[in-house]
Amino acid sequence: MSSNTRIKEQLIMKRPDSMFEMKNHYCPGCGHGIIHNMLGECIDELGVQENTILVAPVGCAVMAFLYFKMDGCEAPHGRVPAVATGIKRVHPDKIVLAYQGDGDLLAIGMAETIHAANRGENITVIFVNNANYGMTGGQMAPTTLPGQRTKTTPKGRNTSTEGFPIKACELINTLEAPVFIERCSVHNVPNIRKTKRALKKALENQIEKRGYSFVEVLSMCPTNWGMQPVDGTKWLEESMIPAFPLGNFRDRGAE
Ligand SMILES: Cc1ncc(C[n+]2csc(CCOP(=O)(O)OP(=O)(O)O)c2C)c(N)n1
Ligand code: SF4
Repeated sequence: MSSNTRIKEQLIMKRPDSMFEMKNHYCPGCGHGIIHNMLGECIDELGVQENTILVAPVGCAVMAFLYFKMDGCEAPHGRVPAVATGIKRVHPDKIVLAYQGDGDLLAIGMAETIHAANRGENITVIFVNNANYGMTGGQMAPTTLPGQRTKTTPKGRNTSTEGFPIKACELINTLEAPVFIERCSVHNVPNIRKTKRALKKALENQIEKRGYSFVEVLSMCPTNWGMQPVDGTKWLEESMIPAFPLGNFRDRGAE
């Protein structure tokens, strides 16, 4: 038996076929790479790579479309749902993915987010909540926790002057049109698996033309949180999950 065969036999996990064999630019311990991987696995399993278009945000995932073997484009900061809406309406048979961070989706893009959800666009929104603006160096985001120190809240977020964290799933759950809303996390293996199930469900909804699906993923940003990667997973579990409870808020695909 050659050493190559032995290596193949021991392989228990591989890069999704829908992703390029290349290094990504994310920091060690960042959640974006894990989320990309889960998305790639879902796309492989559903066999939709040739038919999928990824709309990338402005933020750390700005080059996400480079990692997937599929069509993609970049949207101006916050405008991912508007660009995704346009693409989907022109190409209703394409699978359109809207990938966004919390600064992108809930700050500058709040209006686009709410109106795309309210219209029930048949797109899949993947919302990466890391409680800060990662790419620009860790400023406060709408999801920053009370008391959390960021570059723009060096003494901690003060709710009397900076308001409270915005809970995207709960907000979108007030609207009639969305068919699927779930909050997941990638801080450990069981939750990474649940994230994959939610992403797959959200993609299946679009394939079946059921309507708008929203998957929020709590994600580590150890670099801007000022932590080692392992401590980032602990901080997410102990501090973020109590503020952003995990779970499914709506699943009309199951009805
Ligand atoms: C119109 C506009 N305003 C501001 C910026 C600067 N900017 C680039 S990325 C970013 C924040 C990204 O944070 P987030 O959306 O939370 O994504 P993350 O990097 O954390 O994944 C900002 C403010 C910009 N590019 N365009
Ligand atoms: S700054 Fe944060 S979100 Fe951006 S790549 Fe690094 S760990 Fe990930």
